[in-house]
Amino acid sequence: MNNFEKRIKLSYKQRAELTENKLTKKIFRLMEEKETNLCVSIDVTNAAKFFSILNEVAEHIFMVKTHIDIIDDFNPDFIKKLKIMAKKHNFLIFEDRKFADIGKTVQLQYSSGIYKIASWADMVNAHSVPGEGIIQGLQVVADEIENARGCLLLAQMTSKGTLATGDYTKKTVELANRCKSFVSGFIGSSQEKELKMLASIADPGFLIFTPGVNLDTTKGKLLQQYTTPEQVINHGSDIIIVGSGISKAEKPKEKALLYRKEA
Ligand code: S5P
Repeated sequence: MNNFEKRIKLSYKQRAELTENKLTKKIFRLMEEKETNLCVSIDVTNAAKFFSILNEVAEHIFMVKTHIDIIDDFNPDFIKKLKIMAKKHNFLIFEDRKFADIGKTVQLQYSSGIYKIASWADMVNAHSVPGEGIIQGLQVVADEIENARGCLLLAQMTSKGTLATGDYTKKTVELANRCKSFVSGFIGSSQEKELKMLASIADPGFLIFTPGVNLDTTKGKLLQQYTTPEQVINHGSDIIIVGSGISKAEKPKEKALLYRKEA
């Protein structure tokens, strides 16, 4: 079996055995236990609104994705509340910080400042453009933390005209291969050709998360591109990230169930 076939055919249990990454193993276990590969992205600016949506969808997700720096009324209670909910409803937290600097700067951005991301986010993501230093900088922080921490590399992006294609994607996968204890996998494109390419070169111990998923439209605002859950999973993705398709819906709970079933 090639990598693509392994991604499609092996069970989560079998896939979990193909990695030593502690967070990746935890994710495979959780997806199997909760019977969901849905990660919801709640991109709203008001804390009360954030928690009201999260409360509705919590039973259907294995992970919530945050953009902590868009919350207008942020204070440390936000994190306390988020952690309590994560424990109660058994989901993980992914801060979509998209780190992109040299090692010593991301080390500080991950550990310090108002948000202290490393103290509460199970998963973060990073651009591969700085090279291995970015992973080393993040990993210095993660190694000090008791709970499993992981990182996704942006091997591709979903926006029309992205520069993260072809050789950039391949080199990102090579970088991940050298850093398997901390890198859990990739952000992959929602577009068929690109996603299939990533799914065929990425070792099946790596997870592929795909945003740009929406059941109602193919074009989002500001050059975002969408496809359906069924398409991205058939094209080799493991996990769908759904933002506005759920958070802007009139009934987020019903939509979350629909996306969960489709994926
Ligand atoms: O290439 C990407 C990478 C990410 S993480 N394209 C994306 O859309 N994202 C994120 O996924 C984006 O920042 C947003 O939070 C979410 C997609 O939201 P939606 O409303 O378009 O579904």
